[in-house]
Amino acid sequence: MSGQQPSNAAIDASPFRFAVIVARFNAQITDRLRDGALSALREAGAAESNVHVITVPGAFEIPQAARTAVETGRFDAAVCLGCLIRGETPHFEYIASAVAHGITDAAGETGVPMAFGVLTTNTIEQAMERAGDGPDNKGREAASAAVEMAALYKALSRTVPRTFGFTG
Ligand code: DLZ
Repeated sequence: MSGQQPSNAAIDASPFRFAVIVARFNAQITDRLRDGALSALREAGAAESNVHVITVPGAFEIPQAARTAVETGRFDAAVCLGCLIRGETPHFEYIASAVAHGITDAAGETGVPMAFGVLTTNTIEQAMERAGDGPDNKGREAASAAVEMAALYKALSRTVPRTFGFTG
């Protein structure tokens, strides 16, 4: 079933540069998330030369790489892709929490939007369901969110702030 994602089909990704951070752990899933993300970016008009795929060992390393990548000033948004499977990960809760907080903190502190495409599932089958070829691929969804946020940040940066209060 298609998710509740509102369409952002009209947003043009061609002005933006994207870092796609992909964890190699559970690569049979994360390769599919990456492919979904790259398809979404291409369909939104992102130039291939503006999309950089950066691989990291596991989900735990995603926030570190995303932060370091955007701190170069070379990216307008990051797409963070990984897969944590509870049954195979003794410290699942710890890693999942660290990744979510790490990405949130990195986005807030760098001022560059980072989309969350890190699966946290109970089984590999559930992960597969979220990494299929269709529109529900979570890598695709994360990439669409990154496009939208890059456009939003650009629009916000152009907005003339309202002045409140009186000036002398
Ligand atoms: C160690 C580990 C485990 C047990 N499970 C996963 C997982 O399900 N998904 C994932 O992306 N990474 C896992 N890792 C690796 C950690 O994310 C990290 O790469 C290592 O602990 C090294 O810092």
